[in-house]
Amino acid sequence: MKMAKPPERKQWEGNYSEWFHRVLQEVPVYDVRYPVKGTGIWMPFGFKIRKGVTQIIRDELEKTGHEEVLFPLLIPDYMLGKEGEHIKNFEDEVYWVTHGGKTPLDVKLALRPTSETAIYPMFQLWINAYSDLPMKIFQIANVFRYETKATRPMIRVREVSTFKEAHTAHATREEAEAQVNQGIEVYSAVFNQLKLPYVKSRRPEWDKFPGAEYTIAFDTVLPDGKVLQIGTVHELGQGFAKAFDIKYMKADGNYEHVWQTCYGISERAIAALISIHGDDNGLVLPSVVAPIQAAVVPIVFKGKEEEVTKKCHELRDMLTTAGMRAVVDDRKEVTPGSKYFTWEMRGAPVRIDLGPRDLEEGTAVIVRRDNLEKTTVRIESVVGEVKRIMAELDRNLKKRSSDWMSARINGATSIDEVKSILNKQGGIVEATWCGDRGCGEDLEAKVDARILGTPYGDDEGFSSGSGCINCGVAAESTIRIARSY
Ligand code: 5CA
Ligand code: ZN
Repeated sequence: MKMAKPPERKQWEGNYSEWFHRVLQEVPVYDVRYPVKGTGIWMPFGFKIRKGVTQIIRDELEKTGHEEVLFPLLIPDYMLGKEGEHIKNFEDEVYWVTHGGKTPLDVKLALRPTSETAIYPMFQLWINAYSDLPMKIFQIANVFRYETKATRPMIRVREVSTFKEAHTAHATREEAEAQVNQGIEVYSAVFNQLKLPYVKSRRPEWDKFPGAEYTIAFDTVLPDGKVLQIGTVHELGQGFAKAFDIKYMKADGNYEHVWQTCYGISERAIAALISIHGDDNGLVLPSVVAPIQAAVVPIVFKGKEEEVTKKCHELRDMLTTAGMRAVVDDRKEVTPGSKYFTWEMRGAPVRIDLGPRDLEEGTAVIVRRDNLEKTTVRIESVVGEVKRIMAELDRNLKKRSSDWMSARINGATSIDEVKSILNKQGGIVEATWCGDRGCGEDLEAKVDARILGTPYGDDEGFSSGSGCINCGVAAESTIRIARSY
């Protein structure tokens, strides 16, 4: 027996920001009431989601030969300032430690805004010979940025508490380029597991990471139509290697500076996970990161409580034995209705209801979170059915989110068309552009949006075949334009 009752998804149509705050608070995932702007607290359930996501990131990085390390939080000012472009861009965002107690420090210490300038002086000590290369490390740590744009929980914070940064060094430019592609593959694999849709763009020259040769960014579209950058991969060339004198001896006895890459991802990816899959009943989580995959709810009436509850515990044990994360919600004095509310809010992929009638008939009811479809199954087949239904939910999250985003990537052939699409539904607009910075900045001002860059890799881009959308000169390259966070 199946009954469909799709949940409403009002959050997709204008109330998103409020919805996001409410879900973070009600689950709870993340408490924003800490009295330092741009910080927040990972609450127990949110922490479990975070742990699931960081585990996926760790696994993908370790599978591809990256090793985890942990560097100090403090960076001496003379180290932070070594690479010119880098410091120029970060100096307005750095928090400084200037005193130990009442004593002024001889050397000011920065709270890392990212860790190139902490890690590369150590690369200089560790890398001497060709055999020391490639070096591929990562850390998951907090970084601090005094963001001046409006802060938003998890999306733009001043203490980025879940900053995964990978740093690599290579013997040649070709190897560094290949590493950029591996970084992109790692992130693609992470986002695919989270069922998150994305596009990859090569950022324009003026928007690349400070100190990098070029930047490839992953962007997604949030329910309000605004674009969110959820990860970046940077080709650093030899700029940092020269600033920090990181060299290795080649076969001929000469020294060469290494070629470097770095790539980062943060709790923004978790904000995207929550925002893109969720609905008006709360979180909807892919099974891989759902802290509880199956919640068993006893429907008890006076008289049968004990038998029903016992069967529910048996069900839970069947599921956990099969490797699933399952619980029985046997809270007393709480109605089944509020238990449904709890597990929908927490995004458990399935709920299993069992009452006295089911007990007599040897059945249970499985309720699937994404569409609230109910399926009555024999108790002995619950494990297999839960697995099957979770796999269907995962497939649907992938499809529904990528269909939704695809509908928000559109081509345009005039400035007016760009504006009208962005005003109507946001998302990403693709157009043909000449590549000139002045023209690009003029275009950005006219449409009140940002140029995300050109499609990267196997991403296909729209082409009008008729000159730059802004200045009209003959042009080949496709750009993406969006209003973004
Ligand atoms: N060192 C490089 C690579 S590790 C770096 O710092 N790159 S970054 O500045 O682009 O940051 C990496 C990712 O962190 C960004 O793509 C973005 O998704 C996320 N991020 C950056 N700033 C913040 C912030 N203030 N709050 C939340 N996430 C952020
Ligand atoms: Zn132009």
